[in-house]
Amino acid sequence: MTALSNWGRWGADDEIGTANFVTPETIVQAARLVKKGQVLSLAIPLNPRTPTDPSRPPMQHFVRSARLRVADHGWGGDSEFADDWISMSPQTGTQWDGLCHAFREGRIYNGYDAGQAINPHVGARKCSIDRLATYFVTRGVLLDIAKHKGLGNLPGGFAITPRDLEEAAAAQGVEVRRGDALLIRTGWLAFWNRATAKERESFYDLAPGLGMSAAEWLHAREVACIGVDNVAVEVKPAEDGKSMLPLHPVLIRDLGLTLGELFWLEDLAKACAEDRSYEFLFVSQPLRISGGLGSPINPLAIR
Ligand code: UVW
Repeated sequence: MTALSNWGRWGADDEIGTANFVTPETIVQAARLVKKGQVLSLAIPLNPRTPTDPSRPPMQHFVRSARLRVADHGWGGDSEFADDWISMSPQTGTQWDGLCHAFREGRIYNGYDAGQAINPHVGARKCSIDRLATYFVTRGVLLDIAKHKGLGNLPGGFAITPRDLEEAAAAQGVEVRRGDALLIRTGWLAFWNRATAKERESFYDLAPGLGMSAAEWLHAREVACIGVDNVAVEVKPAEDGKSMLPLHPVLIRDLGLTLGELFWLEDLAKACAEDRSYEFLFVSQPLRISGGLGSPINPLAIR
């Protein structure tokens, strides 16, 4: 896997990795894909029940109603305001994993020293999520692997290979190009929605997702980012039966590829199948969290 690397490709000071594949021309062409004025949200609802990795506490949401007396406003009543605040890991629900989120051998993307780049007080000094504030606006492509296999959802532990990606693209009549946001549907989130309590116990440990061999394919296609409807983009358990998230460091650290997790792709998959068109304008910016390692997002597919 060491052969797969984008370190230095966009300069020694680069902090955005494969987002560099999105050019002004890519954006202009992607905007031309809007034909119907249809906007689909690819996010799942964010609330205390939203799935998050068990290493993170669930989101907490507090609401406060504040009464404000306005003596002479002339309408004969008090004005009232409500506001709220939340406590959560930014990597809850539909999210971008920043390029500082996964590392190995003390190095993050582009070779930055992890010890210096990630500070417990100020967050990431390199490759923080806010560096991607104007990304990603680009062409989106959906590959519906579950549909291609004739299944409502791929089974837990199913490792998606380059062949699966190629075959789905050919069947759908779509080509994956440089600078694309590649969305991959496994059907796993929809399965989770209808799962029994027993089945939900294994939601985080068992999932279909990308196998290791997909890394080389993604590198060759030069996609800007990927979004998958599972917890961790990659298959769980790992193909070797023992590693923990082995694809994360290859994609995030070596390629500088921003990963999107827990994408809601059901509505988009239906719309694309009806129109037999699997390309659209994709828009999904992270919050500008200074030094953030990831961000919740509400990705949009605009058709
Ligand atoms: C972990 O970091 C454990 O998971 P993920 O990147 O999938 O959110």
